[in-house]
Amino acid sequence: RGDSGLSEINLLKRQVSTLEGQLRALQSSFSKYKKVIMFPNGRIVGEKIFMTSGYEGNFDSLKQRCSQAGGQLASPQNAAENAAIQQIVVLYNKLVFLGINDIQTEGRFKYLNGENIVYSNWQTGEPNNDKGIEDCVEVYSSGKWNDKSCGEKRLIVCEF
Ligand code: 293
Ligand code: CA
Repeated sequence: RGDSGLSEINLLKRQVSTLEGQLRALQSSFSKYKKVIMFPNGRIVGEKIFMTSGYEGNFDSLKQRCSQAGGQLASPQNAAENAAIQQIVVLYNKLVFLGINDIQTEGRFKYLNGENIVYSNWQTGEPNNDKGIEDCVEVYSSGKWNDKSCGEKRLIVCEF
């Protein structure tokens, strides 16, 4: 090696330091854009983003819209995710449908991918399959869940 090796190292050091500055600027800019894009209809929980467009429709329609957007109907896996969805319910004063149902087997609630749910937050006395026609899950402003007919119209919340 020798002189040419050293100057090559110095060149690389300058390039790394330039990139570090650019990365910091990008991170700061991204942090601001996240706040803008999440206001007021989005919530971030860990890696997951919950977002409503304000659209209301039946379960199939909500499911299709989230999927079309490259996401899926909100499917909370823990209390923090459920709380984020609850905040959107309160903000809009409209109940939402989750990406959870027992259409396949009555009483066995599953995510849209067919897996059994790992978290639930049922209201006392629910799910009751009232009148034998309740296969979908709505979220009350309390954050508690109720099984409800999939044909009812509810607010959309997708997760990405
Ligand atoms: C019944 C009894 C009510 C309950 C309701 C919901 C409907 O009317 O207490 O709130 O069913 O479960 O989804
Ligand atoms: Ca019910």
